[in-house]
Amino acid sequence: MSVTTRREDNVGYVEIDNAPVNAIGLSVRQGLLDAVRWAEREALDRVIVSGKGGMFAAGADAKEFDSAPVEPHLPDVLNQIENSFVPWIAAIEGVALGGGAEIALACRLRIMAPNARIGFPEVTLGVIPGAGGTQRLPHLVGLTDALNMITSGKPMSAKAALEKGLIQTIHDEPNYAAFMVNTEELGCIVPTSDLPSPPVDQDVLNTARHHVNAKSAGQIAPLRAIDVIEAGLNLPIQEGLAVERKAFLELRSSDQAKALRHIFFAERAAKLPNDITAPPITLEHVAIVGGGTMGSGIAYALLNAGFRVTILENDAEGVERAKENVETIVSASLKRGLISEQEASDRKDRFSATTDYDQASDATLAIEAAFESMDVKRKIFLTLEKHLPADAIIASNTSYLDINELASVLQEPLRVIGLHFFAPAHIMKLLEIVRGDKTSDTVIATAFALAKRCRKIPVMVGVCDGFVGNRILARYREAADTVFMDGSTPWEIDEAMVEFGYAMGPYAVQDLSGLDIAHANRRRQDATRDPARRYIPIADRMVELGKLGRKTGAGWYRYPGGEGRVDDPIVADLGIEEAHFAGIERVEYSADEIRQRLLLAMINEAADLLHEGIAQSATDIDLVTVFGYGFPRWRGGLMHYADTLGAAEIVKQIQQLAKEDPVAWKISPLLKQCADNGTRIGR
Ligand code: T1G
Repeated sequence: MSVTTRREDNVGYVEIDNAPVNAIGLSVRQGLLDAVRWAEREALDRVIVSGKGGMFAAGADAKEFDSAPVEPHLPDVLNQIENSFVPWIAAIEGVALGGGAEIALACRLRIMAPNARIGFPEVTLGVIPGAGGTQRLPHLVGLTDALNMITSGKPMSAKAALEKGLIQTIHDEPNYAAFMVNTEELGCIVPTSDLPSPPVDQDVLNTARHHVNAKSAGQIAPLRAIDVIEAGLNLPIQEGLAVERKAFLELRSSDQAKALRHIFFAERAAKLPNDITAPPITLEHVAIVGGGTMGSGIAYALLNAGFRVTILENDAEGVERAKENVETIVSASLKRGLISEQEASDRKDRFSATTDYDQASDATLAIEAAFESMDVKRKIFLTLEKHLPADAIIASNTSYLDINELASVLQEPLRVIGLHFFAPAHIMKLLEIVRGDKTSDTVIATAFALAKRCRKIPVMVGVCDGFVGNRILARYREAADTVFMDGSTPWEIDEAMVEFGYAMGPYAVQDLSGLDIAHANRRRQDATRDPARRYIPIADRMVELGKLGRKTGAGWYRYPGGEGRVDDPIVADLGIEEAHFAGIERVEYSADEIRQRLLLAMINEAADLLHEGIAQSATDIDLVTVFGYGFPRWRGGLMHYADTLGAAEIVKQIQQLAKEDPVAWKISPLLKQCADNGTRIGR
């Protein structure tokens, strides 16, 4: 049973019971419809609808969105609830999201527990509320707040919902409060749809459209939601619902909705591989070596997850810097209201920084987050081996370096793993778990358990230069530098990729992290680079000129007064000069040609990563590119996007590019195989 009913005196209790989140699938819709008829047969004076397990309802079952809708459709069920002569009251605990919130809107009254949340996240799945949300919400909260809630997809607290008029009461026990509502008063409450509709206000609508175009550029659902809300303001409810339903069904089958659903479920499927059955070791005290940006960010992520954390540094200055860095993050979280004073103090109590490695003698995990040098890391590993328990896990946060080589310095290499966090480590959700040749299953299981506790998205990757994300990034940047050398400017390239959906292009991003990082990697690779492969020297010239990015006030762009980015003609001239030295006839690339080259370069590199077994699945690559490198979520990740092009088309285009440069455009065997077999790349 997905919906249970019971009566006490003349009150009916309807409970949604569909673990784990009371998603509203067919059986719940049918159960609710049956409950309406039941309540009328019993001539009850009210129905109190709630969700089992402290969760009202997470919304429609998104797993059903890939198949044809099956009756009873949720909007029809909610019409029955709203028009029934037995009034319904929503008693909300946990979350009422999407269709869950729409059930509440169809009720006469809404009562929320203090820590409950209510919202319309449909646009995050590429759709719009499809069961009355766009039509009923404005009647309760007005046009501006309805537009904000639905186009942002952000849920709101019970307190905010009360202030906005979305709910009538906050109570610790919503069911009890619903039971105590005076019957006469309840009988006088007008159904939501019959409340006056807010007037059409073009200024408000235009502001909403402007905001959506700025915040959700490229996404169709938020704009469509505004159109549907506007249409409903002047229509009778049933006609408004028809407009909403039509838009919802169109969006549900759109590429963007499919891409967003793909990421939604991929994120939740990122778990320990089934073939690893070893239990994780218990983690309580974690040591981190290095209290710089990464080390302190990792420390805070672990403090947030409840661990005791000790940062190990080389000297007193390093200890002070580590303490300041962590304190800065704690204060910022406090200031933003992410944690309370008590929680801030609790984190500080569990944190320490020292030069004395013996203070980490009971740590069962150490994460090295020091300078990206194999020598530095080797020494740290040997020191950790001396001071930590023999079965403690020793991890490196290295972004590129060979975990196997690092493991080889220890007596017991099976205890070594890579935990590649992304800056800022306490905010970015991606965690690349780098499996060494000898890493034990217990260590891997522990890494996944750590990721879960830190609410990170774990992706297990193999050992190669840059693992999955940074190897794709290196190819992306190489393709960009080649296009720059051959004809474009960094700002034309960045613009082309922002139009694709990136928040920032590759040059603006590199100015943030600093050009010296990639420069150091190129020097490290000098000895092993393929001499036949084109080498673009512009970025080296930039570093030689001290143009390292924001941190030096100038990189690919200038930052006069530390403010916004300004194109720098000196940089454009560097490209022209280097092309001249190389005897290159520069060309004008269109934005499409720029996007084609950069995206196909990444797709081809990613296909090689799959072919070599460094990446476990195309979906893992989607998670890495979306959650680590800013690939637009509404395109579903790099490989989901590749499948919208199709392997055959990709191979055809790369073959064309290979005529210019057969070395850089060597087609991945996996792409060839998918093209020949007509199969999807994203298995
Ligand atoms: N449909 C199907 N499965 C869902 C689901 C949903 N809406 N929400 C969660 N799950 C699954 C999820 O895949 C995972 O499965 C398990 O539940 C636990 O989820 C008609 C059209 C509710 C805040 O967008 O925000 O309503 O991995 O790990 O961290 O107009 O889930 O265990 O097999 O996220 O406690 C709108 C999406 C739908 C809300 C709970 N609703 N869900 O977070 O658990 S469209 C949403 C969430 C709609 C109407 C429109 C979160 C959560 P598995 P979890 P959590």
